[in-house]
Amino acid sequence: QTKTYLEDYAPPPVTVSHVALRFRLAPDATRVTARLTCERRGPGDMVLDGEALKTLRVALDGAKITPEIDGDRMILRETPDAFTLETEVEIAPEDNTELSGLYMSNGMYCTQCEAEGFRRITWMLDRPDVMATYEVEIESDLPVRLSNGDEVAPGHWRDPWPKPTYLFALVAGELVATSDRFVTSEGRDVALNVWVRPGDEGRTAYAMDALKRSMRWDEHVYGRAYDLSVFNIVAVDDFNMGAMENKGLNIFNSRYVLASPETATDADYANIERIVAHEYFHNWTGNRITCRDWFQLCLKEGLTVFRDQQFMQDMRSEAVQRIGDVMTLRARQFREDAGPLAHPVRPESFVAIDNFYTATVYEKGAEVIGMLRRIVGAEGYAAGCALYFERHDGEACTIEDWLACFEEACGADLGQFKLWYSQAGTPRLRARSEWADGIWRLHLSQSVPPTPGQENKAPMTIPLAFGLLAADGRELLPTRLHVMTGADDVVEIPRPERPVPSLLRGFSAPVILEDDLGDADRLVLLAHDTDPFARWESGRRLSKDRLMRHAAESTAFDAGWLDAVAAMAVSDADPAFRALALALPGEDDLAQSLHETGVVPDPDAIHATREAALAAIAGRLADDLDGLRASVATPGAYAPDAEAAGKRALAATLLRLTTRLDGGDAARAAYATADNMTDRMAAFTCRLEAGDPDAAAEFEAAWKDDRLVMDKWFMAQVAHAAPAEAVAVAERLTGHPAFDAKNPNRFRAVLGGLIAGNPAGFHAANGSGYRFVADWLVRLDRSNPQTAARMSSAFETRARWDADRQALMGEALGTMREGATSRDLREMVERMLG
Ligand code: DPP
Ligand code: ZN
Repeated sequence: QTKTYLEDYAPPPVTVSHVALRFRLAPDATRVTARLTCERRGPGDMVLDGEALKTLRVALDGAKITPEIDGDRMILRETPDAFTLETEVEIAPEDNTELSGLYMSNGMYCTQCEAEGFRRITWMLDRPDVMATYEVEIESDLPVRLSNGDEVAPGHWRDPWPKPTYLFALVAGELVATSDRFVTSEGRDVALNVWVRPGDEGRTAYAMDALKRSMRWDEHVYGRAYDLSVFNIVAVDDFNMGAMENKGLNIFNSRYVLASPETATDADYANIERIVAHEYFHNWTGNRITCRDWFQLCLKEGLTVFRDQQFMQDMRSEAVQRIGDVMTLRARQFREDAGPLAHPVRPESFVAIDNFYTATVYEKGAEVIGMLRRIVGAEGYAAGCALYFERHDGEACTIEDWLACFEEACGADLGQFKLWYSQAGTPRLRARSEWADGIWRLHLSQSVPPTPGQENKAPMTIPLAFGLLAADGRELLPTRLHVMTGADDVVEIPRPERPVPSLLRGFSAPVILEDDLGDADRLVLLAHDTDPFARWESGRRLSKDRLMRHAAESTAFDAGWLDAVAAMAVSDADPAFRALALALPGEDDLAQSLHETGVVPDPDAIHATREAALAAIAGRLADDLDGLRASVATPGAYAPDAEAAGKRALAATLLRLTTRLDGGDAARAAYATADNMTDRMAAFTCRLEAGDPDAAAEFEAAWKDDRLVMDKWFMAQVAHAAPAEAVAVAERLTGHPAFDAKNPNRFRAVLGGLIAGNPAGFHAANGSGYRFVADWLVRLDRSNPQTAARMSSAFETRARWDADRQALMGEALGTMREGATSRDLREMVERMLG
């Protein structure tokens, strides 16, 4: 397999400054005429990219030529210093099942060009460091024809802002818009449209509202205003990713646009808000300033995720948002960092760049920005960002360019900090605290475990936020930042009494903290810590210790822990916080932690442990459950705000506990009276867990015509099946008439429902889960390699398990190695086989 290396980067000898495109749309034979304005920048051949194109004509400065075409490359030798290159190609959008390039979804034409889809539309320098202005004409009978920039005539678009190919977009179809306006801080009057299929227009209001709030927020917080006369969002049913930030024409997976109280859950609403903001924020961090090459992907993604997290903290609860973001990071990125797919935030080589749209690039990339902000301070961060926007507007940049702005604006030396971009693996931070002779000392040591291709690591810059509490819960020392740079370190603070340390406040660095706090200290923090993250974390540590011991040695749950959990449940803390505090660590998290402490995890024992813990908590709280649930009821019309969502989250947690006591009676009643999808899904999944035989059919009868709701139905049945039945349920659902492997949402609902939603089912001892997933991924690989490759990371945890499971997972990987037809899936499998 051909690898691309960061160190081999070279700018193109010939660049393209303007692209004029004409599309004559037809499902089986779309004609694309391209006129590229080219300029020589240095010595060498011009090498254009093209994939699955039928080339009809090539002309240089108006004269027809027969170029050298070598597979996916067109090589032009000895071109003039300035010239136009005209090509005419034919493509077949209806046959495009990869959903990359120009394809069709329910009769509409749409595009996805990141990372390398543009070459499937026409010949071009398909690389992010070639930034050109675009002019696009779309010929078709379809009423709505959209592209990037401003519309100069019907179906005729001009984008004045130079952009790379991956931000190109085209949409054509029978669509309807919800429209609004926004006047920017610079006085620009912008038309806003959310385009959907007829019938979906009643579900666009929240996305539009989120868009306007995002635009305002970016002006206020980052000083960035929008720069075109129109901003379009289009919802598409068949989409490999969540959404795409094409200039002025964002294309979204419809599940991240469409919402109504009847069909979308609170989690859906929050995702819509976050992703609308994320894609909008890319207009400055990604589009106006883009990446020099794909190794710099985190330059736009890490930064933009950080920005969407900040936005969500401002829109909702800062504490709840931070805790949720850390949970996601641990569940997805820590797991990735611990296995064969571990790679640096800025990878150094790849076969298929599509395989690097990962939790490490996105979520760890965002943590790196957060650490930078903590180290240089809020004002330093603002100054560095301002310099970055001013200096690099219109350019394709690197991580070095980004960091240099902070070194200059803040006078910081970020040489060691930069290791966060190049060293893979989650650092371990050990902290031992000691109090003697009126001095509290914190002894710190750090290490980074070996990862593929990186055996030895240097110490990292670790910003450690901490505070001190008294045994009675008073705060003795408010949050202070200690920036650790060596392998070992000691912090000393004079204290007349022995304090309780609150460490890694706000999760100030993406590390695994191994501290020496006892239960008594954690209980003090759980009850009194002023830092909500640290408070939540101490409760989680108490729970995790119990669950790990129960799973490994069947140790009974102690009354002290159950009392602490019960006290949190009935406390006057924010309902959303209580819901998070009552959520037990997930099965995957427990398996990884057991593995790290040298215990071979048993997926069935872990599942049984969580069930036993739920039953024990339910028993302890039995007399309070109904009253508690009534106390967080949200009567009246559904509103998706954070406060109401927090109450519903707590109510759902309580209903799950009640289900352990009443066999599903309360859930059936709640299902019958639910007037929104959040409450309905909570009740539905409880009914599934209780083994209610009518639950699935009742739900299906009511929602069979709603594709997004039916995705939930597919997923929930697999995720909430008893582990011993999960594979059979998933298998049966792939035979359901509404199952369609070509639709990524539906495929992910069933397969993802097993892989992520039902770990004990996926890891069934007989290997049936592994075989089921491997066989399906091989099949999917033929039509949609990107999604197949992405889902294959199901097997990245192989080293964790017992010898039998490791062998069975190895067999499944072998099946995929033999069956893979794409370089995407093959690269993933090779990396996992090591
Ligand atoms: N759709 C992806 C994102 O916005 C790729 N840029 O992160
Ligand atoms: Zn992004």
